[in-house]
Amino acid sequence: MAQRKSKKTNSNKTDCSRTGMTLIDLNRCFNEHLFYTQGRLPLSATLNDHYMAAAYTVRDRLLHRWVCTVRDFIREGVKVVGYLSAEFLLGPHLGNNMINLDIFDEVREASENVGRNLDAMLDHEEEPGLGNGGLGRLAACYLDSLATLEIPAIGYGIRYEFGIFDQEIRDGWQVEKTDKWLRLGNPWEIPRPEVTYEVKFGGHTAGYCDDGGCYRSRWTPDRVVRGIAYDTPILGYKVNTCNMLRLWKAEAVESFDFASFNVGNYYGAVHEKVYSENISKVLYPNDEQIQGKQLRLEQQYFFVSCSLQDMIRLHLAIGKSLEYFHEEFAIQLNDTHPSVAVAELMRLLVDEHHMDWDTAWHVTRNVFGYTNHTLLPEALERWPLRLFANLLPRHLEIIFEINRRFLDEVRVIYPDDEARIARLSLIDEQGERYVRMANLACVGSRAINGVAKLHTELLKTTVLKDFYELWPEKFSNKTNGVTPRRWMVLSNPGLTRLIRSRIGGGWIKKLDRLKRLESYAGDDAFRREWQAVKTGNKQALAALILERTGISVNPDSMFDIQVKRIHEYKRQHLNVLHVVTLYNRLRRNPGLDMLPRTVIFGGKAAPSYYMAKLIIKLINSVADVVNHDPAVRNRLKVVFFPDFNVKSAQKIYPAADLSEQISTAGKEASGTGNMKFSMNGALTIGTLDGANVEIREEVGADNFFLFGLTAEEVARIKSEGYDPRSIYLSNPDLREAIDLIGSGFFSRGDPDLFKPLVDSLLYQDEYMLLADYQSYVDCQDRVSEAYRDRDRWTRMAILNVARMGKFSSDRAIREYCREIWRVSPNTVEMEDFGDLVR
Ligand code: 8GP
Repeated sequence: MAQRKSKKTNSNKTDCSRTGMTLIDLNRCFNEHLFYTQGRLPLSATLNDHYMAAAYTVRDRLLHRWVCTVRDFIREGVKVVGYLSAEFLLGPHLGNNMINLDIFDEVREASENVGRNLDAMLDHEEEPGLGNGGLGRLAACYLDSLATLEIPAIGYGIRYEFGIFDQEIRDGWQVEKTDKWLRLGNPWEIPRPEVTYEVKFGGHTAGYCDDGGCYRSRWTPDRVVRGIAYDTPILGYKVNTCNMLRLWKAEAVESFDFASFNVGNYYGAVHEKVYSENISKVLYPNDEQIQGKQLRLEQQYFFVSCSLQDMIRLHLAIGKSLEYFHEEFAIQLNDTHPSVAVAELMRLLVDEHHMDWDTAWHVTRNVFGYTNHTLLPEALERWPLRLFANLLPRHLEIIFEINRRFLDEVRVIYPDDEARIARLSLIDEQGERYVRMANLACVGSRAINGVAKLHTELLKTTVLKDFYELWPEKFSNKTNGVTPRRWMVLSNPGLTRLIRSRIGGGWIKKLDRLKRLESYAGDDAFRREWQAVKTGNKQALAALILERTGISVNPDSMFDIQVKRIHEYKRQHLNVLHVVTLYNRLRRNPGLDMLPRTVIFGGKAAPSYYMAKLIIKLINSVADVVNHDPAVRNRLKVVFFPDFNVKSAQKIYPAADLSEQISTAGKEASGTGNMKFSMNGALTIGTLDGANVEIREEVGADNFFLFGLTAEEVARIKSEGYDPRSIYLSNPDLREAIDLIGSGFFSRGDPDLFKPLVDSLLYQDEYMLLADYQSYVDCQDRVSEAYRDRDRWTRMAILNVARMGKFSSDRAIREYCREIWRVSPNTVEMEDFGDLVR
């Protein structure tokens, strides 16, 4: 490692020379990779060869920065953030890295020089879909912001061989296809076969006295798996900081095969290998719903153990003692999925590094932070004690010991409050016993946060109430944010160009500067240009919709879009009720002067979530009827966009006029799609839920279409006894819409198909669609009215964008850095290749 700083490249230059390269250099590198890496001559190169050559050319630039960043990790001894997440929903890398390196136009030119269109290459890239939805995508935005803010950080997760399934729609139903994202290779990752750790499972523990007479526990596992590191560079925007995402792949530990092999059990030996590799095989496709499968716990423990062992190795490598581990690392638990880390760090410190319990607990409690992402009771993780004991016997002992000490403390504060003690306990003892992962995360963390103001307040008064009362000082709110690099600059080049033309490009790193756009809201010429950008984006989406679904939509109609996971609490079916209501109006009055709308849905349903899949079928069935009814005359179109993912999201958000954020108040922790829509100039129709509340605060009540019950009202009505049927009976439009669905009108005369959905609305309506129906429809009528005045609408859209500064993930990460992690930026300076390797 070079210990000298020498010639620096200028990190502020915004042209190609920021990379220290001319266009000629880029062309040369591109051709060299085509030749030496892909083994192709330009004439015989395929699209994939060209893509790979472009990716490697860009990656080389990243690696130079990465090497310099790592040099600083070691040399400067800076505090590092370890972001533990079972999901990272990254999206394609090439375009994003080109933006962050600031060489987009140059690579476009270089690729055209070899006769390839850059867009075709960008399109060709298979995205790493290593996440389900909001939580995984947030982790990806946070990695981007950490690097952009020059914070030394490592993301740790699992290198799933198969990410989130690809969704196909057949006969209106969702069909899941395996996501073979690694099929053509992955130019962005660097395997580190020498960075491996062993992870133990099962077996038993036994007590013994160590040399110093201390009682200790020895764990003899019955299975050992090896984790191998695969690193992906994560570059910040126009900085030299290049952090890494380290994902673990599971492999068999060879020595374990020998026993079987020697007695001729070849099959047994190979079985062991297959069994071990299973751990990182596939992402569980459940969003906000636990499945309780042993393999899932194996995945969690596997990546947590590898990651902690890795951080400990890095810490020891710079010559520090483990007593100071929490001063060198801040580890964030992205929901409870990695929360077994609390027990694992204790095990590593006490059992493997022979630290005394109290010191180990001090380190542990000061290193972790825990972010909660959902209030839904079905998403609160707990593991049956028996399963946990079989898989992680030593961890269960440790959890019991943590619990014993913790409850002793609680008893001092709340003597005789047995009910409270039972609620706080790490073990749920009502009926079958469970380990409560949220309680473990709370007890083992220094800081606990929710992801929007309302969500944090609800955490304090509901699911984590007892912990809040015990340790109010641990709680804070960190409203989510999204990265404007991917979600504006990359996704919406037209808007970016327009904004740049008026206020320059400073907003890309300091999103608050978008405020300067406010004064252009009243400028006619600017508004016309704004509308032209939106129309262009809508035309592009219309073309994509035609290609993917065969449905032709009119870019002059209002694009009313709801894209997100399909879940009853997100209420896609409330949106459907509105569509059916509009359709009924047209049927009743064929001459109606109705604002033309294209209602677009997209999102995946968990494969085992029957109601969600039925909602997809309903959307497609309604679409089929409405789109083919000549009486509608193109005033209403319905589209289900298949396989919604990061890549298609980049084309969808910029084309939206209206953003549907219509969850039952109190159910959506934050939402981040709401932010992406608004940043791209869509207006929101939404409830006072999650971050909608803050978006409305920022953009102003006049520029937001609000409807529905508040979280408080929802809770009150529920507690008083909610009767959806009486609403159904008293509202003729609602009744007509529900009856039409129930009659079999949309299901080729089959009244049974949608009966489960209709019945659940009429007899339970857990998410109170019926209670919000009229308010929603009225609000939609106001939306249509507003859209007719295109100038007024555009003014509102401009103000939405201008006031979105708060929702940059840079702001969120700054808050985490200051209030939770206590880390500061480290400016990485470039050193020439020659000096670095000398
Ligand atoms: C989501 C929340 O539903 C969403 O409101 C929030 O914006 C996002 O997290 C980021 O904070 N929660 C999840 O995606 C979630 O709980 N997923 C886990 C089951 C995988």
